[in-house]
Amino acid sequence: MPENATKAVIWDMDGVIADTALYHMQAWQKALRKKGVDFTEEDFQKYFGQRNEEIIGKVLGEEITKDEMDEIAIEKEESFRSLVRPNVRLLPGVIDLMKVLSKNDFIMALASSTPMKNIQLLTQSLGIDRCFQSIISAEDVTEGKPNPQVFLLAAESLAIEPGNCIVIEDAVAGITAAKKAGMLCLAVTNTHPRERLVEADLIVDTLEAVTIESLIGLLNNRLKKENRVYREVVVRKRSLDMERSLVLIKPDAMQRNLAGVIIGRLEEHGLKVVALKMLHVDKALAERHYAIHIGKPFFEDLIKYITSTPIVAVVFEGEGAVEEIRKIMGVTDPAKADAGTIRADFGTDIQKNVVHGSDSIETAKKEIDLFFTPEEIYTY
Ligand code: RTP
Ligand code: MG
Repeated sequence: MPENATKAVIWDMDGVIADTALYHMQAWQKALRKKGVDFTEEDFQKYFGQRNEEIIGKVLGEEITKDEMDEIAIEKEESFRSLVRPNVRLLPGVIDLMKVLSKNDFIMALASSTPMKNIQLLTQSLGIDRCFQSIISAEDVTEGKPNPQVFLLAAESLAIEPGNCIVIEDAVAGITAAKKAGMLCLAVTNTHPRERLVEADLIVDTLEAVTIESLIGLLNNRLKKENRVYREVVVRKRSLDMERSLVLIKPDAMQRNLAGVIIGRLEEHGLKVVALKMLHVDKALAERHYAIHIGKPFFEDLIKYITSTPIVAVVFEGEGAVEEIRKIMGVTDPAKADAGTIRADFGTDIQKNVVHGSDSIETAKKEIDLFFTPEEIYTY
């Protein structure tokens, strides 16, 4: 371990390092069929990431004895190991990311809901058993994810503060556990779609897309955020003219249930909601709002898109709100937006970029007047 190690990455195993889901499901099906239970793919999805005893308890009911439970778990794990041994492969990007992390003085732990025997089998077969300073398995904890115990133990064993740890996860329960532990979380969409992983700080479709800058950026942003909360308390008292900006949660975001997440991202940065409404923008309002783009090749499509389904309009208030919101949103084209911005995380193309934010103080005033009357805006 580097003597001055101050930051760590804690890896989940199944679904992040190796794709073992199919073999887990087949092993459960085999073990539970003997008990007369038809364990479906939906059941498997529902219990994904939980510990064996929790799954068996939920599937077979509370009456089951401890001995029976152990017997089923042992059988499931033995059959999992025999299925996985000849088939195990690393998921794309894992080795390169491990190399770059180690070059940049990150230390690494593995924290999995799986029994130690499976972890050893997988890490040894894949040749990565020496990459981790510490391994926490199902046997080390009394409660599985979403309880944060497994990650807190990993941080403790590395002697790194939870706030300086980045967890890499693919499961919803794992992300919740990481956030409860006070850690940062990078989610990879290997097992679940992006929409289910929105609690994470950064979401990627493959670990090949992760840069060391984006991970260091995650740690630095957290620090900046903490400082900002403190600064704001001081500055808000002195500041006479807070800025306001209009934010629209666009149709694609509404269709994908992202309104809360987007508003939450802005609130997290200390920006305050002072007005909010849901509305179906009509053609006239859309044309006034986007008047600056009249005549451009994308204008007609833009009007069709913004009037396609209801949206949420919000007025945010804060020091430097206009510029701050543009930064948190990212640039217009999600493909070019910085990692960790709203548009990079959720936007799908240059038009379906999930959010609008006023681009200057003057525009903000005009746009707010279009969507809200003065009585609908609150000062508190
Ligand atoms: P917004 O006004 O929505 O906050 O976005 P913005 O300032 O980042 O971008 P702007 O240039 O004002 O464009 C307004 C919206 O029009 C759509 N657009 N499509 N080339 C294209 O197809 C294109 N360019 C822009 C986007 O929905 C953009 O947000
Ligand atoms: Mg604009």
